[in-house]
Amino acid sequence: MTQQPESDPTPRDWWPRDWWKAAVVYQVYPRSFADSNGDGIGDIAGIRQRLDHLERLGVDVLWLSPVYRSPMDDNGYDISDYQDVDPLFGTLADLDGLIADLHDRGMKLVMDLVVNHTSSAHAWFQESRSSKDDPKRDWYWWRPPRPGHTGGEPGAEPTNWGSAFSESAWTFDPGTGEYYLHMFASSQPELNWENPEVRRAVYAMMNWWLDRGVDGFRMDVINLISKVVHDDPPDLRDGVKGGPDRQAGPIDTVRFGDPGPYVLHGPRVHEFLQEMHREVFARRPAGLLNVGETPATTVEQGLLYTDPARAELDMVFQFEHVDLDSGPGGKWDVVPMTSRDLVDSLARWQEGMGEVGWNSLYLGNHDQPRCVSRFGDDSPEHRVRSAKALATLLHLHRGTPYIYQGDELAMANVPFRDINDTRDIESHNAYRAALTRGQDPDLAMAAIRYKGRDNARTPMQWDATEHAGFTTGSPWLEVSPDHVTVNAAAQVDDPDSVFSHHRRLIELRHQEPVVVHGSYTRLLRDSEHVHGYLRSLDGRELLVVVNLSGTDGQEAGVPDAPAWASAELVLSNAGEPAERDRIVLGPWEARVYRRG
Ligand code: TEU
Ligand code: CA
Repeated sequence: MTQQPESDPTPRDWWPRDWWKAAVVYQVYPRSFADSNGDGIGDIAGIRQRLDHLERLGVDVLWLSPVYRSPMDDNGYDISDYQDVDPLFGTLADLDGLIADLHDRGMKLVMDLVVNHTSSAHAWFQESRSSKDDPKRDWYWWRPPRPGHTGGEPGAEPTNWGSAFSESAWTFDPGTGEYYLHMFASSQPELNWENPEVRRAVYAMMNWWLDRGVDGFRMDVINLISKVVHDDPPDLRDGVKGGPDRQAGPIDTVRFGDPGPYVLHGPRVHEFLQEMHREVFARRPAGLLNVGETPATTVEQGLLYTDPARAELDMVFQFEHVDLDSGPGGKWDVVPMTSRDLVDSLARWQEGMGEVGWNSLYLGNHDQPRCVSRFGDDSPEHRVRSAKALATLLHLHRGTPYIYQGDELAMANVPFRDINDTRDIESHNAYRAALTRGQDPDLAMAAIRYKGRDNARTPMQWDATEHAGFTTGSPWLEVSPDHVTVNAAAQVDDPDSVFSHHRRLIELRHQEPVVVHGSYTRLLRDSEHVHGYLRSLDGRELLVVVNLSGTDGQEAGVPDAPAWASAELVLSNAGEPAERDRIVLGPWEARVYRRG
């Protein structure tokens, strides 16, 4: 990020405690970003070699998905040692080097904090499963088989809960004759946050990383840490199967009970987050960022988590807009959604958070399919314009934007031929479960092609060479065939590229306080394809209008349109408009006007 002249305030100059309101975050999925040693797997040295890309883009923060020691069952979201780097990704010294490189460039590093669960290979769990009397037994959720059932037998699970990875949420441990709980893979046992020793160990580990120079955390499924434990009768209860009022999200409630009411937003979640804030963040100077990943969260709950007066989280990743195409059968029950559904959801959170809470703004990450394919149009005709239209819509909302690696290049979903082309445990479990249910393999594969997480995990496309410049070896996951045209080398010097459009959006946030602190007013609420909103601050106004369809001649009938049509056009993805007395948008066209 080039040093701005003194006269032009940059975020760093006025980074109060809520500096992150003016920042843009770039997410790196280390396995797929850049490989420095030819083993086909991305690593920290590779990231350090590619920091110019982030600096040219203009982002302020790098969110690094997990690089800790891990058996990699869930690509690092299964941690066996929180205070060491997995040799696959490098060493602690490499990470120190990355922290120093970023700080030298005026950027920050946010680490992924995965403390709802550990890996079953973690020493804590090894001790806990060693015997019922082990001092760490209560660091996890152990329960005897369901009364009247033999451990290990179908139906003997303590409750009928399903996991997010299409299996029972319980695994039997013959060694101690009991079951342990896991909301994800069986190699990701849930930590028992009811136990103060567990919480102390987590806070000590967080402080260790912050003392090392890390600038904050993205907290994995942090709204799952408090479970509902009933007193009378004691223990955990079965979940509801099927039915309309199931909680949204990945759980297949056709086969399993819905654990949502018992594991999401539990009775002590806010107490734990406030304690964490006191023990870790409150004692430190401004300049840190903590964002919580909170599936199945309502606006009301989002306010509780992000209201600064409550000292819990700076912002959350809520899932409402990334669950719009999930039907009653869960994530893999793909249902159609419209651009109106998307904009309605974004508007609900803008209006819901108001001036109190704060939104994270994202359309993609390592768990979601590519946003240009899902919300835009990745056909050759519309890919570039729709990617720019989506970025314009997202970045100028009130909140902190997140760019997932490759979305700044409009990387798209991948035409996986069959399940063997994929690597993700979630997809593999879902595919197996679908076939067990007798589903047509082609249909199951179609859902994975549309929603599978590997769409976001194919190697970063740096150039048009064989493996897109990602590795000199053979990549752990095939590079997408479209890398010959869609790659960074083709875009970073092209003023009309999707990359350059993102750079201008980030510049606008850095230079326009109205983008950071301005109020939000929804416009065109009843329009099907054309969407718009106003940002205003101290008489300064920005009008954002986008046509999220391939249909031409879409008029944006905003109030005062003739005046706006002749106002200053600060950004467009379709060049100078012909008309200056009304706003008529072409396919996937986006415009940003400014006045005041
Ligand atoms: O994701 C949690 C989560 O909600 C996802 O599992 C999501 O529901 C699903 O993938 C959407 O399809 C976090 C991490 O981001 C994810 O990568 C991990 O697999 C998961 O937690 C377990 O750590
Ligand atoms: Ca490597």
